[in-house]
Amino acid sequence: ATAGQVIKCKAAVCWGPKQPLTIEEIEVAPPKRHEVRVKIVATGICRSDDHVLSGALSLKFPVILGHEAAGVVESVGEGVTKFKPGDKVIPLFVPQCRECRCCKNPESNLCYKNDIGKYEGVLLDKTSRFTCKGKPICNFISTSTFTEYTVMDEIAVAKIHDDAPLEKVCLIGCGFSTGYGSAVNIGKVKPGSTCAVFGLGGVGLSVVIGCKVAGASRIIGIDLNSDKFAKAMECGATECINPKDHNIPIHEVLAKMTDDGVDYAFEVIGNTSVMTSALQSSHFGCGKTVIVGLAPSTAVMSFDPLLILTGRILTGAVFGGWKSKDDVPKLVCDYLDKKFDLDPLITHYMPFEKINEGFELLRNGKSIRTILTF
Ligand code: COD
Ligand code: ZN
Repeated sequence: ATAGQVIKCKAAVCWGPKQPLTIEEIEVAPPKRHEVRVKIVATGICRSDDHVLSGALSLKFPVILGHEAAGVVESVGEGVTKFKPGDKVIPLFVPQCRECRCCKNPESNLCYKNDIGKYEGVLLDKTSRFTCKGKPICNFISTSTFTEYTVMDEIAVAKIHDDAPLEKVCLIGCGFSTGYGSAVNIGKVKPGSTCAVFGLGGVGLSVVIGCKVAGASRIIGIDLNSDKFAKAMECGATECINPKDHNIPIHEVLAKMTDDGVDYAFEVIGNTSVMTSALQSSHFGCGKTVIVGLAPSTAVMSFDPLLILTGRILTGAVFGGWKSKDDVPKLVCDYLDKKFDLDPLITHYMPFEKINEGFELLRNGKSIRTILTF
């Protein structure tokens, strides 16, 4: 009934940094060629959304944030054959066009058609489908999910299994997959290995889950906040340490615990000096360090190149290295097959209107993931 029409609905509009989001009535135009209009059912609040609100990440305003979600197709634009109204879907903040150099490389997942870092705030046709009070509203990293309805390019949407519980699998749209993939795809953690995970937020816990699924025998969680340890143990950490409890550098503590260093170290904070600590914690000749955290744009990592010369590997990836359109549906099936659990990551559910409270919980360190439902 709404196909082809402008939909009026509620959205949380971000008018600029350092101010609360406001719930507004917006207009969502119908999808154009190769676009899909989706009714969002559940959306998580991710640290990257908060980076925009804090001003750490600058882009064009006004904007509708949100990128970790699940929903149902409402209508499709011309030329769309792989989606139909009613399909369950997950938005993809890293699209997969299948035509660019990265998409054609089996080792890479960073499609050229992503808006991360460019932050143009538009769909591929260079416009957005949102207006509010007569003004155009920007799109956020190919997705924009803090709204009842959004329009996305079809390369930025994955169709998922009909049985998927949307209020849980929304986490596969960002936080879970980023951490889990960093362990299983980028680290390629081997059975029996020793892992260190620096930072035990939602993404760090997802790294822990990935290390466990990959069969690591020791998973050492590291955080400045010891309140994070119980949850980490629940996710599969075998021991946890707080750098504040030691008067020697953390890599020396880890060296003592692990016969000279870990097989895999993950930095899941976005702190360049912790990145160096992670590298120093890995074993010479074979240790691998994976950077998951996003450091401030001016930050520089420095380390003794001898660490690399002596065989340590330093790497990283966005979205856990998953080729989004191919792999998100498979991750949803793995979840339905109980290969991993998402419940430990979900600390709060809230109605969409309470979005600002959800952000407060994240800033106070009181939540892992808050999921907003419509
Ligand atoms: N040493 C040890 N622990 C620390 C330190 C430190 N110096 N500083 C902070 N911590 C701990 C905190 O106590 C906290 O428990 C944890 O580190 C960080 O957790 P959160 O809750 O802030 O963050 P997450 O897990 O939700 O996300 C962290 C990332 C760094 C992965 C995320 O913010 C990020 O940068 N993502 C970018 C990568 C990406 O793919 N972005 C695209 C879309 S999201
Ligand atoms: Zn995110």
